[in-house]
Amino acid sequence: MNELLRQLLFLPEQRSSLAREIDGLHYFVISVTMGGAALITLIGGYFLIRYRRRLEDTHRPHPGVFARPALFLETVSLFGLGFVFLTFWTIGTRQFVDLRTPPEDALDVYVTAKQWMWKFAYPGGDSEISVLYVPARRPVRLIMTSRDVIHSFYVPAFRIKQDVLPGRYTTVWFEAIEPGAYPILCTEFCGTSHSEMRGQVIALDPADYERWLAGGVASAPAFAQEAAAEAENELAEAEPTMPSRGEHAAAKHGCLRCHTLDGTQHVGPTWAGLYRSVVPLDGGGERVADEAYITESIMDPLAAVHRGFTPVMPSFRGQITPPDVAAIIELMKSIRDVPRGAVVPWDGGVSDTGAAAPEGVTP
Ligand code: HEC
Ligand SMILES: [Cu+2]
Repeated sequence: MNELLRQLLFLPEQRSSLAREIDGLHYFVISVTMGGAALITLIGGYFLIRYRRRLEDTHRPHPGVFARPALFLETVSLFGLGFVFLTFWTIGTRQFVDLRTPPEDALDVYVTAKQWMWKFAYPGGDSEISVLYVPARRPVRLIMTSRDVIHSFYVPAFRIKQDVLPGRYTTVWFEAIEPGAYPILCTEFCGTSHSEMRGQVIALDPADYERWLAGGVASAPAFAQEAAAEAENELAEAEPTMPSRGEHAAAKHGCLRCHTLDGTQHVGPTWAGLYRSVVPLDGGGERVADEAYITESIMDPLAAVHRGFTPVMPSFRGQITPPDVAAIIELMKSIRDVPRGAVVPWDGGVSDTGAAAPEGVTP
């Protein structure tokens, strides 16, 4: 019966200790409401025919006897409905409490959501992106938070779904009843790659889990390695390319208020054609704009000043992360063939691109 209804409703397999019960309530609610709807349709149809307007009705008064059974029917339906809803509510509340209360011996895993990936950190110190390894037949409690916007952690096979909020922790627990790989989805629209924000829960036999703990992915069973590889691919799809991440980072740090990507010179030198070009320096000499020069310019802008520009760039030392610097360099590489305009010292007013002077900059 369970199997029939599950397939009829296109539900995924039930792989957590609570999934069957939750589906039970689902089936019950659906059957009762479908049954109710069918009953009403039938009764309505019967009344339609039984009490249809006949020619002689126009001459006869309405039969008064009809009033009493109607009252009876109404009372019965009212109490019936009340009873049905109370039953739903009682079962539902019990399930809700079970779902909210993790068993004492649950294994804790910390989950950080961000656009667009899930990161899992284990108390032992290991962490994984996109793949959550858990021992089967043991309760696991997830302690979750978000680094940016609201996400929602959803594992259909476990019938769990919980919002993940920035600046706040939420928890959810489950117990996988069988080893296997179960997809994780984000069910709160969280930006461009929301639909790619996926992952896998890989439930391992306790012995396999120990082996994984000791030896990593390579010592996990084949199905787990396959699922992990798939999660890896999905992650690559969700992550924007390095240059686009660089543009994101540059915008976030305000670099684009002074630098352009299209070749026009602004407060600072354009980034178009910058990578590996020869930069003439203030006070003589020149440098090749390689990774070392670019990084130095970001951390210590006064160390070497591009001739013709007023040295107004603040240092970003300690404010920008190495991955952001790397992404910005990739962005510069991606536009190294874009032609650049001549250096016209910025006069502190509106530049020829029409861009206004950036806020807070007095050259
Ligand atoms: C307030 C304006 C301003 C901001 C904001 C700014 N820069 Fe600059 N930047 C300049 C100016 C002016 C120069 C040229 C003078 C110099 O070399 O210090 C420059 C030079 C550079 C250079 C060397 C380029 C060359 O041709 O010599 C790099 C690389 C650079 N900036 C990267 C960045 C990055 C990355 C950010 C953001 C994290 C940033 N800048 C933010 C104004 C700015
Ligand atoms: Cu999300």
